[in-house]
Amino acid sequence: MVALSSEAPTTAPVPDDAEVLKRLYRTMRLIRAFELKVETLRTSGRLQGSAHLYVGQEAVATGVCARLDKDDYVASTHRGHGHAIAKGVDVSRMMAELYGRASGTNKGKGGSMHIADTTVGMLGATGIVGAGTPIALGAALSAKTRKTRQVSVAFFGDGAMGQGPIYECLNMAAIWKLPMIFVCENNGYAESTSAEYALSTRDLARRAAAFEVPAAVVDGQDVFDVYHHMGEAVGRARDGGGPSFLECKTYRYYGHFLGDDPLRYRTAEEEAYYRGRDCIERFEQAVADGPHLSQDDLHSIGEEVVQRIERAVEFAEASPLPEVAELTTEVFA
Ligand SMILES: Cc1ncc(C[n+]2csc(CCOP(=O)(O)OP(=O)(O)O)c2C)c(N)n1
Ligand SMILES: [Mg+2]
Repeated sequence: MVALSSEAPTTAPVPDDAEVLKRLYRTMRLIRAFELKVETLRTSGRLQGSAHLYVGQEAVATGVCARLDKDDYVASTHRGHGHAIAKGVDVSRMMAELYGRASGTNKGKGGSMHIADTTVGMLGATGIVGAGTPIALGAALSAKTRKTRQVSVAFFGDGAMGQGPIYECLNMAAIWKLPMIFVCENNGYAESTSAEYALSTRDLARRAAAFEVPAAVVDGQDVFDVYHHMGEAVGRARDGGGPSFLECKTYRYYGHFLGDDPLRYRTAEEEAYYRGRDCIERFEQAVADGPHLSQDDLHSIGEEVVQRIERAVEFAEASPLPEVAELTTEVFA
């Protein structure tokens, strides 16, 4: 079972800013609504193909990307829908990509695991575990060379901590003091293998110390904790202080991919424990007595998000499939 940094309720500061709060809430709700819709569409057979759902982990992508500007970079993973949405990729074009339509982010040729949109700094999802991190490193090196003050984020999972490129990148980011933030989403499992079994350190953040990269263990089911630590890391990166490493302890509510069912490798008690620490519910509780967001505000954001996803599905289903000639464009030969 993934041990969270703290059993205590939220201790991270709640931002005293209505716009920030609305943005955090809207993003988490939008990611969840997108993912739950994908699950329904897939189960009913309206949508083909598989996907790795991000449900449960929304606070990580949301808290991280809320500290980024549009021209900052993120490189994602196979579980990338949440990263893309939080970075500002249009959900209609994402849905169209899942449907394989010409209007998709990748003209329908990439699908769930290759969503990219460089116009908002989303460098791409990838099916290769650990492969996004060197791409983020390259973007960080480019930003430093061009002196742009841009920041580059690599998202990766606990499973990727068994991949060599992560450590090569930590070293290079450290020696060159790159404006890079390593965000490890420790959701306790790599497919069906538990982190407890496969990884020698319980707190993966400790591994960053070997590279003298500042690191923190973050409660990845608390958007305020993620937002808080990410603020420090981004400040350090923009001020020339070099890379940081955030280990966000989190949990995926669904299986490794759509179709990974039943989940024999984990218990119902464990699932209930993490669902009981749901990031959206904790947000709602944390702001309930505050001055900024009323129940009506939360409700209307929830409604707005559901409508947005309905429009995304309508857009995707009304879009044409790519022309056959598209098969040979944007292909390296
Ligand atoms: C280099 C490589 N090895 C193995 C795989 C097969 N694989 C796909 S996802 C995955 C588990 C990844 O776990 P983690 O990094 O913790 O991410 P999570 O699925 O939990 O988000 C594995 C082993 C792969 N895609 N790429
Ligand atoms: Mg994992």
